[in-house]
Amino acid sequence: MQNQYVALYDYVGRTPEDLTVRAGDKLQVLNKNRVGWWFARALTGISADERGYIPANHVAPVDSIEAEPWYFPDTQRADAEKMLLAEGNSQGTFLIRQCGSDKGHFALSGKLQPPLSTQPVGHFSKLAGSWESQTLQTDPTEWCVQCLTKEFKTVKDLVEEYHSVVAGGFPVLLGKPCAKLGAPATHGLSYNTVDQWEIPRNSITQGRKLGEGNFGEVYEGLWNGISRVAVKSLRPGSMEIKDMVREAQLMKRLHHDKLIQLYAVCTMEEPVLIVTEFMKHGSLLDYLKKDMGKSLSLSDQINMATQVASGMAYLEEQNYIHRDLAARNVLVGENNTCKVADFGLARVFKNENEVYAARPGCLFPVKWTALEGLMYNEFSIKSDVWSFGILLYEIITFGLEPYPGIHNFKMMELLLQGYRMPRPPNCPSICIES
Ligand code: ACK
Repeated sequence: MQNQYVALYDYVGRTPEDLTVRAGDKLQVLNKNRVGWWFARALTGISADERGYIPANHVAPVDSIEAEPWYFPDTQRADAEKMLLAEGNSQGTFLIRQCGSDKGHFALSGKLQPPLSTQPVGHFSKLAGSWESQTLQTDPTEWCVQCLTKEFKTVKDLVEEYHSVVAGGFPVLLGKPCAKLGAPATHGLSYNTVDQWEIPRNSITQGRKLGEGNFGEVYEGLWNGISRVAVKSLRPGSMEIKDMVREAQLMKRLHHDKLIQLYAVCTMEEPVLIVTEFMKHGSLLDYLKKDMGKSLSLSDQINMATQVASGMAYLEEQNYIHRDLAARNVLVGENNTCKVADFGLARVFKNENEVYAARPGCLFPVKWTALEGLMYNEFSIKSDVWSFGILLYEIITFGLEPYPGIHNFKMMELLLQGYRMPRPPNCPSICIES
């Protein structure tokens, strides 16, 4: 049978046209015409023989490496460590991840315990091979790779035929695959909001208020009584609705794991609602301030900065400028996941003084803005890079205000004279591998 797929995560149908599946269920994909949502027939599981839509990023072809429970393609070293160190994982629990940005290189990360190792997680890297040839080579300079001299046709062979029976290279036999964290965000709320994203206001149930943002109040909400979302209620008059809709059209086509997804809008009456992905821990700024290093380590901080950088790199690829990158506009979810929010909205925002307020009552975010933005109102990907530098300062200082003790006006004068922010005291000058 052609087009057989396996569900990687549980999915509870959100509309009557959706399929409900459990991780491991087999499906036959019948139609891939809709972006992000495929029409399929369940072959096994509670929906066996039923037909409906499933999120395309929740399934993988049967027998592909993506379908393996131990394969964690977009996982960085620090994230791998966090997941492996989660409660309940015993020695030998492992995962295979892509190594850095190079799609042809893999690394094996596994849980270890004393006396076998003083490090709680071992990384066995440079398992090189492309998707086509998948010939593994090993790099003898890497930690504990010396013992591995055999070559394997596929990563699966290495894992299942070799490491499950021989502790070669890795000091113990591989045990169970590491548990996967939550499913990735779906492409829009459902198969039909991808094209039709003006949704009825009454499909949203407004929950508790999360806070006050640049453009109005933000609430937790439920769409169709099932999907948890964040709802931004725009302050009436804060922007021209037609400008907002135009900008939202652009934002809607942006899909990246490290960008908050815009799901839908309600623009037929005021207040205009913007419905987005919900993030459990709220803004990065508050998250950093609350933690102050109690549970976040330097490697967590670097990892968070890396996530923002990857979202911003995608924005650049899409020729899109954020204009207001700052810790207050990055949101945090489970396991220190960071996503960039509010991209593009600064452009359409207006208030009486024609200046953009970073927080209610506070004017232009001077300390995050590049000189050319301050002086000539010029914004580009380069000014976003400047703001990213300020964001790094916020991350490393656990949310301190940039340029401490310096007033906005004085700051501009100093910058024009060539002054740049010094390295904060707790920021190491050496480069640390992440
Ligand atoms: O730090 P917070 O709780 O996180 O307070 C701010 C407030 O709303 C105004 O921006 C929170 N917030 C904004 N967007 C979201 C979202 N998508 N998920 C969860 N919280 C959000 C933010």
